[in-house]
Amino acid sequence: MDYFLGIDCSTQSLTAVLINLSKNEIIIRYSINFDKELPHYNTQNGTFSSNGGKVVHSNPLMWVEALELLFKALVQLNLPLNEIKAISGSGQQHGTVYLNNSFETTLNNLDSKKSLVNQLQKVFTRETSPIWMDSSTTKQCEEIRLKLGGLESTISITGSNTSERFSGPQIRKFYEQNYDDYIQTSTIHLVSSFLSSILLGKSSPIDHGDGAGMNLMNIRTKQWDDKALDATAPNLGQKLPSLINSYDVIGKISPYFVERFGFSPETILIVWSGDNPNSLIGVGLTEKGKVAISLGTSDTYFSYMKNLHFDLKGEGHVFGAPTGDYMSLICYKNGSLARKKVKDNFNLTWKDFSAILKNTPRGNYGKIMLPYFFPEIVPFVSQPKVYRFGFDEKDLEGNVRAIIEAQFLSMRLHSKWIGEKPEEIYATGGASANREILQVAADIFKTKVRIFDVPDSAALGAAFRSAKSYYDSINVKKEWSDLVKQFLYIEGSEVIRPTKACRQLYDDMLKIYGKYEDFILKGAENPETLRLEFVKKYFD
Ligand code: ADP
Ligand code: XUL
Repeated sequence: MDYFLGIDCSTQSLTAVLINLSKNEIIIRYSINFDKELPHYNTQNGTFSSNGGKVVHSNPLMWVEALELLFKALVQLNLPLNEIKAISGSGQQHGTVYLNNSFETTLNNLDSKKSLVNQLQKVFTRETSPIWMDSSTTKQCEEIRLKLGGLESTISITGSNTSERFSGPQIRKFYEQNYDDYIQTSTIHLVSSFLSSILLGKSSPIDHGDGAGMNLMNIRTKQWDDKALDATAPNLGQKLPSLINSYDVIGKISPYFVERFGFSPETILIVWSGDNPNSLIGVGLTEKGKVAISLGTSDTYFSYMKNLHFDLKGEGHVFGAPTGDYMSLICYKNGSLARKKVKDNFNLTWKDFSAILKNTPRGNYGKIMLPYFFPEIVPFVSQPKVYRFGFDEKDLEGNVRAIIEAQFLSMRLHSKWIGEKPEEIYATGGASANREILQVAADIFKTKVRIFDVPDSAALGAAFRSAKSYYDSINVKKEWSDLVKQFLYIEGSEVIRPTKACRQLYDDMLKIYGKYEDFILKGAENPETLRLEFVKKYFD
């Protein structure tokens, strides 16, 4: 049987998806929730935050312990781990792990009778890892951007403006504020390459997909960029792993996992990538014309990109795609956790939340929210604050519909640079289980939204990637599109259709929403009169 395993280390959980490609079936999806199952790390939604929410870290040892728990559970479930042909993985993007010079030797000499977490206690030069939700590096972003020649030049070199959550600015902050620890650091990994190193038993390369989210990789040559390295921190090139294609095989699984959990010593490992590049494959985006929205802890909107083009405003990003091409992406911090804040403020269940969405009118009587519960990436907002126009924080129904409409209006507004008028949107991530949320997306984008049976598209994508590289390694030719389509059965998946009657309403609301952003964030004119006209037109 052709079994393949994909693992995803996301913000809130570690998930495995085991597939059998001989029968196109999922054998198991299994998740470890960090807060619930590893409470001794004291995380909230998998993170610790300080400094008014600006500094957000997680614990790399927690990810290691979760990996052990996951494998233990798979053994207890009697899954055929010894028959798995290949494994790959996915990590929340941008987060960095700082390691000393004992990391390699420790991995090389792991004792399979002892736990991983005990043996890896002393390999870190920094106990915690800054993750993608951190927005404490505004100063470092400015410094690096200046050294790279300004906004356009930074985007043209790295594919993105310097972004507070990206690894380069985070590394620079560590170098500036913890100089001695920076000097003691021999290797800096991403979440993806850190966990892939553990499976491999030595330091793993970083793939072009996740490497592009660092402000350190040259997006054209796909090599570390000397100018960007110099702009970030001294001798950084010596501390970074090498960069490789997202489909490259990195070796065989380390004997530790063979002895402790019963994997076959012949299991091959494919380099891990970021969660968004993995999700691109996990929902089957291997060609132009479709886009995906991932409604996880972060909300992301992404698309496959054949020919390189950039968002010169600096809000969007270009990453490497698992196929070797590119992908475009915009990312929101005010995703699931912001929706959850509204839900919890009114003591609702998700069922109540959905019922309200179903029973409130499209256009929400002209109630408009700018939902910056947390600092935001798109548009850039450093001080969290929620703005409400035409209602207040006590209005239950108003708040529920307003946050969802705001999220998709913002996505429609800020994804224009991608230039892809979506024929269809593929939805994934935890909140894609919520049909009423997806109905709002379909209405605002005026596009069909397709839902998949497996919301864990990052782990599934990693399993697909491991299968593709395995078949390549034994010279069995399988096209990406065939491999993915035969498994996902896209035509048979559920579709949510846009409501025709609200097309003009959301076109009008989009313009007003954009003007409210300009009013609050750029000091432009207050569009209240336009909002009142909208109310009159649709709700009088
Ligand atoms: P990540 O991979 O970033 O850790 P997931 O894709 O697993 O996140 O999504 C987790 C989020 O999904 C949770 O924060 C939760 O609030 C949200 N979620 C789960 N079920 C629902 C639902 N029915 N409606 C809306 N959101 C939901
Ligand atoms: C993408 C981003 C997030 C993380 C966590 O740029 O920051 O989507 O990958 O999921």
